[in-house]
Amino acid sequence: MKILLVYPNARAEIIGWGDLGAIAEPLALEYLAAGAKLDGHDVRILDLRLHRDALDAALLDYQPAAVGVTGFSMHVLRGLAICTRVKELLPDCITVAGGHHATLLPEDFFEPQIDCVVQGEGVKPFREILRALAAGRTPSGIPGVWTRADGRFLSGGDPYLFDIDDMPLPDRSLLPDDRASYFIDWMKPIALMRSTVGCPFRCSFCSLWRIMDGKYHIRAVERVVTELAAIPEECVFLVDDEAFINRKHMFELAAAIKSAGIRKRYFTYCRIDSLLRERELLTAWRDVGLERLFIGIEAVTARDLQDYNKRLNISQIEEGLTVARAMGIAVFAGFIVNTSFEKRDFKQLIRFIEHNRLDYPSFTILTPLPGTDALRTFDAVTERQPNGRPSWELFDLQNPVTRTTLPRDAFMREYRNLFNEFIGRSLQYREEMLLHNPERLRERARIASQQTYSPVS
Ligand code: B12
Repeated sequence: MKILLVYPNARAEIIGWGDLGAIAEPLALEYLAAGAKLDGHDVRILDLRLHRDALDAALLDYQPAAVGVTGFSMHVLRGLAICTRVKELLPDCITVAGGHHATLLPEDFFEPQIDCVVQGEGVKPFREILRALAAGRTPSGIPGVWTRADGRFLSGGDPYLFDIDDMPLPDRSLLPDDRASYFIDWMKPIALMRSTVGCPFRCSFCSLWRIMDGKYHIRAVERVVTELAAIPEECVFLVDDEAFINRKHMFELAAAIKSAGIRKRYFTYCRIDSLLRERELLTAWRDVGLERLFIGIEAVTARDLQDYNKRLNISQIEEGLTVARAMGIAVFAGFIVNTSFEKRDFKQLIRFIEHNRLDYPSFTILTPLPGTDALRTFDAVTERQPNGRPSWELFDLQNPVTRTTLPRDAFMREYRNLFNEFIGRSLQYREEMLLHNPERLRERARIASQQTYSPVS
């Protein structure tokens, strides 16, 4: 059968890491494609972030029997619109929705233009859906799959247990012309890869630990290295929810990468406490190519850190930032702007960033994401669709979707000002990093090591 997998585009005006700030390879779709190809299906991927107007042509030229759409919460309505268009142009084509949002709130896809909704890991259930379709059966009774029957959606039962080593290697051959366009900041072209999934922490704003039921899954080192060795790009974003949790795995992986002679530039997530605890491990990773860490600092007050259940204090954060700098590892510092922020809170955040001389701060607005306690009910959500469901297109973490203490306009002015405040510095840093000058990073480390820090609060 012919299968088209679609990555939706977002609203154009997102700031931060919107479609303008970063577009990375559609790893989920490459996994699904690899699975479907094992059963002999013909698969194409359409990345609408790069080809915004290409949907109709792709459908009409290729005439797929099934279309799969992925997406985060901000893509829900776009995903539904894509499937409406599929049914308009190809009424017999089967539509399947999956991804983060479908996993946590499948009911948002219980609409007439959708045939199946997949919760959780998608490769196995997607293969089963396709097998059923190829055999002329209705794809019902499949674990993790909701299927429309007589206008109602019926569950096929709980998803399969997640087994990180029971997945095919993602098929990176399907987008030969797009690969050069994938980037995150200066890292271009960039590939995505994972070596672990899950997180042992329980931050209140995050849903990832819930998706994995609180478990931490580790991939076999040989499989990671085999995949890595076949990745053509020099830059690699390890999409692990929190990479440096299992010391043994990460030491072994670094050693295996080294002995395989693989030379890449890595970017990945790291908590401050992992950084402080695992300096030796981080050094080993820096030596095999770790260039940049995404550090979710989130908050600069003890109260917010506690509210978020971050389990860190300000002095640890400041020490961690110093350590990263001294190691010569670039830091993407992520901050959550709480909707309770008043002008003085914005000022305090700016002071913190300046005090710690962060080169590349970035900001998101506290958003009650699906899967978090904050979204158990939709009561707090102020931005709703006419049907009462949240306005998912605003769940890009760049819009307040709950009440703000400041008037909304004033809040947004202050919020945009944060980006403006640091844009010059960030751009200059990006330019420097674009030159990929390790010497310059070492120089920064040398200067940092000569400076003394005193906590800001
Ligand atoms: C890589 C990544 C990015 C990349 C882009 C992703 C890409 N492919 O291009 C970058 C860095 C650009 C990015 C940006 C943003 N991201 Co992001 N990102 C991730 C991250 C770390 C990994 C995603 C990934 O590739 N996972 C690996 C794949 C294999 O897993 P998967 O996507 O879950 O797919 C599996 C299943 O879900 C299922 N499945 C998925 N799709 C489908 C489709 C079908 C048909 C089927 C059957 C099954 C299926 O099967 C797959 C294989 O097992 C996740 C966190 C995480 N650990 O997942 C956040 C995450 C997805 N991002 C998130 C957010 C919010 C954003 C931003 C809005 C943040 C911002 N404003 O700064 C932007 C939006 C940018 C944009 N326009 O898309 C949230 C989404 C939460 C939500 N409910 O919406 C997440 C979950 C992180 C979080 N904070 O909780 N992100």
